[in-house]
Amino acid sequence: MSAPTNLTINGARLWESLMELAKIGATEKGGVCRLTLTDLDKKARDLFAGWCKAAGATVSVDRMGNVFARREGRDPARPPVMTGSHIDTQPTGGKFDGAYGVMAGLEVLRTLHETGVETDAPIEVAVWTNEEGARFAPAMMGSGVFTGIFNEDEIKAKTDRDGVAFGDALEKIGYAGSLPCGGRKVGAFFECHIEQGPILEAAGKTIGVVTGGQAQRWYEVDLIGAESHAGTTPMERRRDALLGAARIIDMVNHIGLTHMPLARATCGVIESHPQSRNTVPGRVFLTVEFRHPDEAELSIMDKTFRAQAARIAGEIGLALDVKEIWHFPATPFHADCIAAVREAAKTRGYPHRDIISGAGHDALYLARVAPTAMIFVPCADGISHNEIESAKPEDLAAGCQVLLDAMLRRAYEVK
Ligand code: HGY
Ligand code: MN
Ligand code: MN
Repeated sequence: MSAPTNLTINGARLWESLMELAKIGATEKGGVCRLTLTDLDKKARDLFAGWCKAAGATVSVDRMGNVFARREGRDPARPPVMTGSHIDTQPTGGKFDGAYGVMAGLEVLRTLHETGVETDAPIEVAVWTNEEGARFAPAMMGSGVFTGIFNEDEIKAKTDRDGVAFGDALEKIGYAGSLPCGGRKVGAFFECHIEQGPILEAAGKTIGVVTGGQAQRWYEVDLIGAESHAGTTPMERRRDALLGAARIIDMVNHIGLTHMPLARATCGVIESHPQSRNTVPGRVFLTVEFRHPDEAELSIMDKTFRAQAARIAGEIGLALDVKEIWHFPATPFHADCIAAVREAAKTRGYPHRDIISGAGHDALYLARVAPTAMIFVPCADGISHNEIESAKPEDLAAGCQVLLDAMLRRAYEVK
């Protein structure tokens, strides 16, 4: 039996669900702040689960709090064709990062439910816990444990900057499920996401056929100097940790500029101690991350960063600790799934082009265990991780239509 090709998703319903979900954690500037494992995250999960049940799916939760909405197929023995994304956001997040992929999956369930189409393989929609890594680092914890990259106990022991452990926060919102996390076959995985960059919009393309994701390295840096009196300590006798951090931040940016146009270099978090205007800072915590599609370039950036940070700390008389907390390798997607996305875009007549993902996504971990690809749609001015993040309803609908077509195609191929 071959996949039906005439099913049409309901773009207005997709938009309405996105706007409804965006109310949970809505900010004054029109964005969303819904940090992972908070009550707002719980509310969003509950809303998603209720909608999926209303669309005829069964809902289960695994030990990492990953939520799976499942629609049975003709052959329950076949591994599911899965889609999904995340509903946790950045502190200054937008309405679409992550939420779009989850709502697009829900729209696929709703479309199949109302048309009564029965697929050969089961269909599943996943909400992966803590994709962003904003509250608990590293990122992509739920999909990382599901695919065997991270150890569950180690991840559950990770704490946020207030000392709250991931496992305790998961228990507190009632999403510490009983299902083992991972260890089961996935026939294929597709993820819809806004591009979060300017390429598709600039090229006038509706669909990005994502061929893979770039490499990343995340670090936590501690600089230890000595607190001292701002009025009495001569300049040459200071061991000013914040001065060291300032020079490191500028050096990190310089490394990014030196490896342009593809490199990315960011210092996102800085905590200075004791935060008193008339005490020379004695201790600073800093986060650093580098990204590049080419692992060899990223390795050069890593080496330069470590050598330069040691030089800066030495010049000021600071103790330096650089911990690399995450190395995410450059990851290609699966040719068959990329082809399914490209074919669907072509058949529907959507302008499309191949693209590499600059951002990390759960799909890049699922690619370790299942044939996987992603579908990007443009976002305004390529802006994301910002409350003004926006996307056009017609582009979001087009991406969702491609998702349905690509999943259906694979749901009849996967054995
Ligand atoms: O950081 C990332 O690339 C993703 O948006 N969490
Ligand atoms: Mn995302
Ligand atoms: Mn994000």
